[in-house]
Amino acid sequence: MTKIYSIQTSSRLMLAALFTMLATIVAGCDDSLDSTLPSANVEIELIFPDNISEDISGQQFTFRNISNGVSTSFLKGETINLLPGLYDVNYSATTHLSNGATADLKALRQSVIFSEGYNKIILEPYVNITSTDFIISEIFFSGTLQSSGNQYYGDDYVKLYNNTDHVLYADGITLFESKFTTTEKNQYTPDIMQEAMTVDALYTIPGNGTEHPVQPGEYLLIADTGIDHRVINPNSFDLSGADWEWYDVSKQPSSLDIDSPLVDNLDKWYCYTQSFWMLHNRGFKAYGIARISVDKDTYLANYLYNYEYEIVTLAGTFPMSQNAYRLPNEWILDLVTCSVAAQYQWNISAPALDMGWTYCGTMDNDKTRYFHAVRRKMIGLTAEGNPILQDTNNSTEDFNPMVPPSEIELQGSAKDLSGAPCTTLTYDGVVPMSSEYYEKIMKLR
Ligand SMILES: [Ca+2]
Ligand SMILES: [Ca+2]
Repeated sequence: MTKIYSIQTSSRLMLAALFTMLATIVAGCDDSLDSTLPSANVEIELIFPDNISEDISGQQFTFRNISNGVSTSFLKGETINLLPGLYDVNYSATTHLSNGATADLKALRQSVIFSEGYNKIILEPYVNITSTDFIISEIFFSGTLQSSGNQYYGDDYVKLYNNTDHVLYADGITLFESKFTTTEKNQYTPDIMQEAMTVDALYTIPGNGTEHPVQPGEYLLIADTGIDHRVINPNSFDLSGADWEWYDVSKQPSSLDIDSPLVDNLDKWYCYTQSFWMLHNRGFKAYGIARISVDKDTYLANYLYNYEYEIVTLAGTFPMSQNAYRLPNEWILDLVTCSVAAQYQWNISAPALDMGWTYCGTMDNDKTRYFHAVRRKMIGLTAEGNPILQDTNNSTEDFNPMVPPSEIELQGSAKDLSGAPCTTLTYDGVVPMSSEYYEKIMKLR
């Protein structure tokens, strides 16, 4: 056995084959390593971020042997002995943030080789708010360009993700848009921001509560228009496989929406526009998801917000009086604020919902924003190989700004005006995707 092992170390592929053999031999034995087999002893040093309390509980390390897929877990303090080999290492724990919120600590090292004898690795845990419901993983608001250079409309989308360890039901999730923009600050009176968002679009996933189960690690694709856009714009991509689309019955004959027969429609509760809704394609608004605790009629009857503000111009000061719907903060599951650096003035929610903002482009009408999305950062993989996405309610920290959209990557469609195909494949616009995971998600589509 030892002899074979020493021959194989020159080739990782051969090594993988050997560990499969070893695993076969070990299978059927109890959990403790056979003392006649080579053993890797692992010491782990943890380097924690600054903003967490000393109170860290439930610290656990999981080692997934890449060759045979077997995962082994150890609590902090336990002696870690493994079969030598190639491993993904996950760390998880629970702590409290300085504001008292409970947060998960996660860390990951991928493809670490542990050799026979002593090994030491360093892990740097990240803080993640404990997810109990869906989060937004991506917003593609900018759209694509036609070969003429003109903006193409209709291929904008939002992706939701089950970042938890349990099945979630998408029934009743409302996608909403802020009414206010991050680029125009006014003194809206009364100021309700600490208790509610002011919104101008609300579209809800239909269902009785258990019709649309979503497994841990699965995405939901919510499209503006669920058609194959390549038919109209070869620089675009196919959204006919979307889970849902938002469809509007337009009151303007010159601006009609398309109701794709292939994609179910969200239940429209309200939208400000008389034609059709699309995401703010210059990226000045915030988008969120909520579970509204009352029915549609009750909501529309009781949640209007009347407010006043003043517009100050060179020609004078003009008092304004308007109304919009308000969405209580306690119903909001996730919020992603967008802006551009040259125009940014303020955040349009309570800081508890989002302390930062993300972007595509840096100024108003920035042409470089097309073909780009904002995508939530991946901070590790679960034992099942699914991405763990970062959520600290700070979009500056939690999102990769201005990166290739996941649909453009997965479909290899145009990455820019020239029509050149996108050749990157990432979990989050930055971290390269493993071929194993690519095959897994393509099977689900
Ligand atoms: Ca639409
Ligand atoms: Ca439809």
